[in-house]
Amino acid sequence: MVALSALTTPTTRPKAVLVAVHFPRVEDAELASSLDELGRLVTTLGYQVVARVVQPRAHLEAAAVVGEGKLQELAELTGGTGRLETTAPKRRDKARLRREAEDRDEEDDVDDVEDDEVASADAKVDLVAVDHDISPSQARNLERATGVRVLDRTGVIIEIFHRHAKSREARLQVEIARLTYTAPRLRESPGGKERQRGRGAGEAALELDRRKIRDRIAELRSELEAVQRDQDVRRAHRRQARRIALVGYTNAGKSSLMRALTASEVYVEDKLFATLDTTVRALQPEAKPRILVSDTVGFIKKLPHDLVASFKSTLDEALEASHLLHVVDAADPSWEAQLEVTREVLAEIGASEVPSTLVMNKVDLIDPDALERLRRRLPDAWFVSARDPADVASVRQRIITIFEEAYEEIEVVIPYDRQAVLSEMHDAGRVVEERWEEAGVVVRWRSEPESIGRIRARLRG
Ligand SMILES: Nc1nc2c(ncn2[C@@H]2O[C@H](COP(=O)(O)OP(=O)(O)OP(=O)(O)O)[C@@H](O)[C@H]2O)c(=O)[nH]1
Ligand SMILES: [Mg+2]
Repeated sequence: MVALSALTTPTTRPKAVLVAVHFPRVEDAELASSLDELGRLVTTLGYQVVARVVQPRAHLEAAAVVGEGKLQELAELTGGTGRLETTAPKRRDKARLRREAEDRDEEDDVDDVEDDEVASADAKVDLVAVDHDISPSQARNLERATGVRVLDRTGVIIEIFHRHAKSREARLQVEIARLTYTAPRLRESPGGKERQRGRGAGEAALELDRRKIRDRIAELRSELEAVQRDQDVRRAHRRQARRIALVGYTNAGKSSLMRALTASEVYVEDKLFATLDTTVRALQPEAKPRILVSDTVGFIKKLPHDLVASFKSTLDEALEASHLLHVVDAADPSWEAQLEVTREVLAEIGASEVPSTLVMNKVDLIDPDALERLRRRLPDAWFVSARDPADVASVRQRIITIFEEAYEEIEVVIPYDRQAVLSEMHDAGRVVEERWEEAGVVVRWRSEPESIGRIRARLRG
């Protein structure tokens, strides 16, 4: 496993250890890229990744994901006891724990990866992030053994969404996903000890907490519906406009393209899930007629199902687009897997029907030969760098062309007392030619069939 560069930079950020089980049929590269991504997720949460602990196994250990020996190794990193029992020793005697671990039967560790890199036994770790979905009891056991907070992939993703969501709608959606995730894990809450005094009383208290959570979720859902009704009204106003949505895997460069295409200041960062809300801006310099571009939340593999469902409405905006630009980080070695994940999620939320174009971004980072091979493989894709103004200008032109292909051309006479219609035509299509004649202005005009129908009706009325 590759050493992480974070190891060398002194920083006050809290530290995290990544944990994964290497299943027999998973390629080394696949495991490494999954851990890299988990590392980036954890970094997005503000942690510094100091070590990875990987154990080859056929399945997740039912008790605590990894076997006893590995658990001990992990506990040494975190300063925990390495034990699953609740009663922790009064003082942590690391040396004693280490001796015990050595004596223990380490059978399940025989083919351990030799080079799990370990920062330093003294690095105080604050978080254990597991690259698999784990059960509440596995999380609880891991927390007991390590003495620190444990999050699985879903937990990490929900936490990021929770911190970054800005609009009311996104916040409500994340809160629902978070409570749904938390409810079955309630036992581990700090109040747990009191509850254990009397089993009956404890169960009842837990049930009460769960009921409160269910009620809260119901409340949030109805609030969300109200917000969405509001949004629908606003969307209906925009529906006339031509719409492009930028979709794709997180970090592909959607927001960068959005900024460049709309001369706006949307948030761009080299973090996963930099964008959690859909933003809509007009193409700049403005196209005639106006074209709107929406930037959307990025996808990620193993996106928790709850979040797919709850973010569907954040993406609804995009789904109403007439065309999707599917942005891919062409310089990422796992771009194909990322492309596949995005396609799957799009299918899941019902967007497969929307016409789409593949935009292979970040070509500035690819060597010319590899780029040439990619171009041959994907003859219909657009190859661009969001950092190159000439590429951005050509994307803008191609977007306009997408819409213009559906346009028809008409020639109409606008009487001089109907000039309002003429200004509407300037907004809703492209005026190719205007001639001032006796009966009025003769206009050659290109627009969509519906707009043409609407203008004709206005002129008759
Ligand atoms: N070299 C290079 N870097 C790029 C290019 N496009 C984007 N980036 C960088 O890639 C990182 C991610 O860009 P964003 O635009 O935030 O990506 P995003 O798809 O909006 O990501 P999420 O909002 O997390 O889904 C940033 O550091 C950008 O500066 C490009 O064409 N070339
Ligand atoms: Mg973004």
